[in-house]
Amino acid sequence: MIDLRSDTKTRPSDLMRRAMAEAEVGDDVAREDPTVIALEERAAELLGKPAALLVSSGSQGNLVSVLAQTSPGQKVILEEHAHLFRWERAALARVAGLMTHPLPGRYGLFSVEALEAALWPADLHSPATGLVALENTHNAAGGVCLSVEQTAAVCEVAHRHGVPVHIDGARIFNAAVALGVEARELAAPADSVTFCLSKGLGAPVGSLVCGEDDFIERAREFRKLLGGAMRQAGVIAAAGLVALEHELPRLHEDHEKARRLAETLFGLPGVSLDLASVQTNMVFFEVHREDLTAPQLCRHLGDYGVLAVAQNESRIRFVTHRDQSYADIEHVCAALCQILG
Ligand code: TLP
Repeated sequence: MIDLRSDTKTRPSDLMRRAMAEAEVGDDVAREDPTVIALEERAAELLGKPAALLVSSGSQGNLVSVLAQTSPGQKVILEEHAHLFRWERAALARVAGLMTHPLPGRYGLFSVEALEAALWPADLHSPATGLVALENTHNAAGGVCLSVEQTAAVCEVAHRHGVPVHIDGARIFNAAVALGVEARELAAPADSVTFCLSKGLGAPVGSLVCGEDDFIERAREFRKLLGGAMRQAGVIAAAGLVALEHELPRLHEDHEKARRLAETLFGLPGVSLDLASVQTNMVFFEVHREDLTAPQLCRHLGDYGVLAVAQNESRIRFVTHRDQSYADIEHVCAALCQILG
């Protein structure tokens, strides 16, 4: 099957499996695992921060980052379709005791004016703002990128109010590749950033939290609190090191494949798609036809050996990744033309 449901579906490469089998390991809770230490050092270097911490998932990375920078009773300002707001089981409220203040966004980003207005001063009645959170690339907005300038503008406002900024950079390397900048440039204005090894980078498990040394030490305590401190985690880290060395340089291929899908879909009757939002490895589109709903289209694609899911009656997300070849993408395009053409 050609799986377009998510880049989280990628399976570890043979190189990763070999590295995992041969990894030198130790007890990472006691910081004795050399492979974890090597991965954390490499992650910190790539993101331009002094330190990094391996966590089990993007959600855990976001949560420890938030916990380490806020106090219960504060609020977090974020975009209204942010993963942290919509798809992380209300962890900010349930685990961190925080209120969320979602702002409407355009291409995944709220305006600096809206941010200024939301940064009310704390007083007897109003909660203080503990954190501003960004997402790069922004998943629900179509995998769109936030530029260095956009990130810097948000950070300037937040910092002027004494508020730190976290980037959910689950796919920040996709943004860096698409924008032609280094990931560390995108992370530079922010206080913390997480990125995932288990999405387009193709590793089986793991995310990294990056930031200043004292922040990482607090994040480490919260990782322990959440039950996320692991022992011989070098087995996981070994795949992550392979991902950063061998998968990062090929992420642009995933973007080419998404572009190809988007351009095919764009010309098909009853399909609406914003080509400007197709910047990385995602294609969101709507099906508005009398004869076909989005779930029905996904079922038809299944007959062609293509796995896709509808988000509602009209909307579908395709995600490209390393486990699809260029030939697979041509097969999907041909299937789309036959079903929709
Ligand atoms: N996204 C997944 C699903 O949860 C929707 C996907 O298939 O895209 N931040 C962003 C921007 C994400 O897209 C995701 C996962 C996460 C955080 C959470 O990462 P994990 O799944 O590792 O907890």
